[in-house]
Amino acid sequence: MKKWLYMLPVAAIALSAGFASANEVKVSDEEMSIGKKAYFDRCSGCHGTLRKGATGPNLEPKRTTALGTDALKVFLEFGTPGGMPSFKDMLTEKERDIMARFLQVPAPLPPEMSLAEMKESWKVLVPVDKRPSKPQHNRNWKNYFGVILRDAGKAAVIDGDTKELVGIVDTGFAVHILRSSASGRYMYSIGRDGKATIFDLWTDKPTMVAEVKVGSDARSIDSSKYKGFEDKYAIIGDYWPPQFIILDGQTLEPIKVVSTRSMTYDTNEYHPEPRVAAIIASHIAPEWMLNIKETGYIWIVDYSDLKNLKITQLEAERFLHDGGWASDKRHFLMAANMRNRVVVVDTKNKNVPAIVDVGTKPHPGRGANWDDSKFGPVWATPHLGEPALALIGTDPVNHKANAWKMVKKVPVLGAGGLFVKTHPKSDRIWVDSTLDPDPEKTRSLTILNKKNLDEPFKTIKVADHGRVVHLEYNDKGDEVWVSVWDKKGEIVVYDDKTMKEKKRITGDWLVTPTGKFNVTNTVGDIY
Ligand code: DHE
Repeated sequence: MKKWLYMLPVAAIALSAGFASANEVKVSDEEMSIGKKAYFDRCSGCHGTLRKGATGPNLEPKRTTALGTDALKVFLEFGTPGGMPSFKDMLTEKERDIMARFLQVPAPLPPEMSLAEMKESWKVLVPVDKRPSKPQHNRNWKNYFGVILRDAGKAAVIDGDTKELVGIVDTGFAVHILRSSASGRYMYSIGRDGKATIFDLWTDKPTMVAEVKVGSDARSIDSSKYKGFEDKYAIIGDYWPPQFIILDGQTLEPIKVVSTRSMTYDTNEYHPEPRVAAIIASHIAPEWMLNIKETGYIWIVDYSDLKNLKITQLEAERFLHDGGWASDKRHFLMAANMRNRVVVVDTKNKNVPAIVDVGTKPHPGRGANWDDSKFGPVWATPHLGEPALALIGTDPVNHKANAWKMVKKVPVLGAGGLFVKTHPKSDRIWVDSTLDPDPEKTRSLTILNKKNLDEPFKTIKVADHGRVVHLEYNDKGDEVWVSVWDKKGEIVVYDDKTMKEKKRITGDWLVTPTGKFNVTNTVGDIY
């Protein structure tokens, strides 16, 4: 196992006997490892491994020593007006004190990871020729839901028809998302620790067939969805090391690693940590689209010839986060949430026709698409920073005047919105408000009428505990599934039309459910 390296040689020397920064902030070796773990678990997602800032501000010693231990402790205890939550319930007083000092010494630098090192962790648990050639059960696996059990380090597979638990797989630490292979037969997981797994839905119970660790921090994974490449490749975007990895789609053998370290799109300055945020797979070309968060580029990676890899780099906006396809599957929209903007990309012309101002901190997940009677096809995003859903027109052919403009902003129950969902067969739009400071709103959903967006929104209180997060439809588009994100978690299934509760799935195994991914909708990018 490699040791963490320290950015400054002098810091490395100092660390062997505890560490003191220029203004004599002392951090012992033991405190350094507590700080390192807590920072990785709680802070690096927003502030970056090197603390250069992204969704959260820069936390390098130059700035943190000017703030000082007491001010940093106050931020950790109470949060900030800029949107940082209070860490009072997540870190003890002692841990907050350690963190306040840890943040004033230079950031430890985690190790790089080469292809050879990735291969050391690579395990094929069921070789491809030992896997069934057809489903071994009579269940409607295309209506399965993969459910992340975040803090249990597992994923559950639930039968969407019967609502029964089909099986649980050990995915590893804090899985962030699941995605389907193009055939839908496999599901991939990616954990915050850079471990990826693939499980087979054709066996009686879902079976883990391969795993690999390709970094120490990651959030995104997808498959090759273009005709002729179905289930052939997978791609993983790392937060650390800043790179993406192309893998065999059935065995997860890592094939190629590409660094994202490069210059920022606007100031043309070198950035040592451009993290890969959302990845989406094209249905109309052998291409993946990657958000390169810190440099503000969107990379279009052509996977048809891995030896002569072609990457188109589009200037977009900084701190790109998440987003998804417009309904034409030719254009897609990505949020640069700290700049309050959404970047539109045309994958055919390979350019950026527009960057749209939408309000405070858009957070679309993958967004939601529908055909609006007034504006034509639209894509929508909730916001972290305001209680509103922004609609952008997405049809440059038949509704040119509305294309790539924010055509409407609809009020919703709460701010702190993370995800929105609809389905082509539904008349409703469901929105969460997971990170709203008001616990009532955190536990409730907003439901809008697609046919009349001016009609006051309806709300449902889903639970009396935890946070309510992430929505997903079933294959027919007549049910909405939502997670109650708590130690004793729940999945609540609503009838989309009547908005009545159909089923509350509970059980000891339902530990901290977050994202849910229906096979049919995930394969087809239906949202
Ligand atoms: Fe996520 C998607 C990153 C916090 C649950 N999250 C994503 C994506 C990225 C990302 C880049 C897009 C993946 C894609 O489409 O390829 N998320 C981050 C962070 O950096 C951040 C802000 C902080 C962190 O340290 O992780 C963060 N995310 C969260 C949460 O706190 C959530 C609610 C619970 C958790 O697991 O930590 C959470 N993120 C999700 C989910 C998705 C997601 C469920 C997939 C949504 C979808 O429908 O595609």
